[in-house]
Amino acid sequence: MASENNGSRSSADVETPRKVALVTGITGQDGSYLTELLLEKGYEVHGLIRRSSNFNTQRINHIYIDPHNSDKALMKLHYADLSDASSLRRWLDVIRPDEVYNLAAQSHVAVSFEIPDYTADVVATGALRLLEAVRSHTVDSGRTVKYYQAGSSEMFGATPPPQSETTPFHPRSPYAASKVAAHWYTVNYREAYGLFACNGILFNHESPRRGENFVTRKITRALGRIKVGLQRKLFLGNLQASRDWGFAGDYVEAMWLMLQQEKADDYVVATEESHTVEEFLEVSFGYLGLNWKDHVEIDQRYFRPAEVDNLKGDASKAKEVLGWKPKVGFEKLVKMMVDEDLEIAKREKLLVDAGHMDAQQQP
Ligand code: NDP
Ligand code: GDR
Repeated sequence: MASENNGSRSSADVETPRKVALVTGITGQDGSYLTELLLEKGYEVHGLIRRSSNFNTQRINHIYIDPHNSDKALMKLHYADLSDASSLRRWLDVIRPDEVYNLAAQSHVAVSFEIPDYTADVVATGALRLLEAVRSHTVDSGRTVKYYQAGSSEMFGATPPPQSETTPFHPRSPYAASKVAAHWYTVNYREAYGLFACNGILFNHESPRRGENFVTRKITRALGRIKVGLQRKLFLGNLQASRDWGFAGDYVEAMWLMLQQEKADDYVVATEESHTVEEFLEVSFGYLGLNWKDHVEIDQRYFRPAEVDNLKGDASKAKEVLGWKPKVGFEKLVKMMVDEDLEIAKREKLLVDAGHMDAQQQP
């Protein structure tokens, strides 16, 4: 990889050397959108993926070019894990990135109550391992590397809205507490070592690529299947929780903008509008001419030991300093997700009718 990387800075590119980015969590929702953005901007993108017994690259397959078949492959994948410090340092030395985006996480809040140690190890200590790898790499190489930390509105937890960069944190889950630790590790590396390290404090952002066990996608996947007759019921937990939901494609642009500033800083990224889960149901089911009350049942298993009731961001700083603003609003986001999942459900229905697939349970 090192030699391929050096090759991308050949004499033809001397005047405008290609920037190199390292992305952890590249196989996740945000990793896929960020990689598309960086490739569009002419970056070479290196993604760290973890070993899985199943392929976990579905979200980036459409932009993958096999390095054996083409010298145009500008996205490269390497095995590593946020729980393995040696792999992080090794890939930094080999790839020599200009920018590091730390998006990897056990990112499901409810699951973090089930696997708290693992969540803390990956989300909190994983960020520390990566920061330390970046720091020691910059000391040994004399290079400058910019670092982005994927912070979360979950860190505000019980503190009432609107939430901005100056709002106190009150985390309500092992996931959120781990993100608070990662936030402060990032601030500390900036203050102690002068590292160019930014925290993006991103409110919920969704897309047709959202994991199927987060509430928005769980709803739109089920809705598509209900519409084509593959499913009748949808089991959910707390419908009164309110979230500031934006579009992931807009939010990765804010991540990139943070690393293009003169000075490293922390930014809230949000739409500044909040809607309950029930409102999401109203808009999505209404869009397909259905009444959610005919299909949704409450199941206690989806309630959390501690809930975050109301998140609504104040993104004034990102607007002023980064010149960022969201392009996709709530209704457009809901419709985008419903449209996409209705198409998936129609394809599933064809397979079920032809006997090639069982009608599966909801995720
Ligand atoms: P996803 O859950 O879709 O993706 C998480 C990524 O992290 C996946 O690529 C996953 O790999 C990878 N990963 C998990 N564990 C490890 C590990 N031990 N070592 C290396 N990689 C690992 O999350 P999103 O894309 O939605 O979110 C990106 C980041 O932003 C996360 O840190 C999340 O906590 C944070 N965030 C997300 C928000 C949102 O609304 N989406 C809001 C605020 C913050 P695999 O594919 O193999 O599972
Ligand atoms: P969240 O997202 O916890 O905000 O974390 P999620 O979609 O899981 O929950 C949002 C709200 O919906 C309620 N809810 C349900 N949630 C799920 N997953 N499944 C259900 O059946 C269900 N029923 C009701 C939840 O109680 C909650 O109030 C997301 C993740 O992407 C984090 O990584 C990120 O940091 C935050 O957003 C910002």
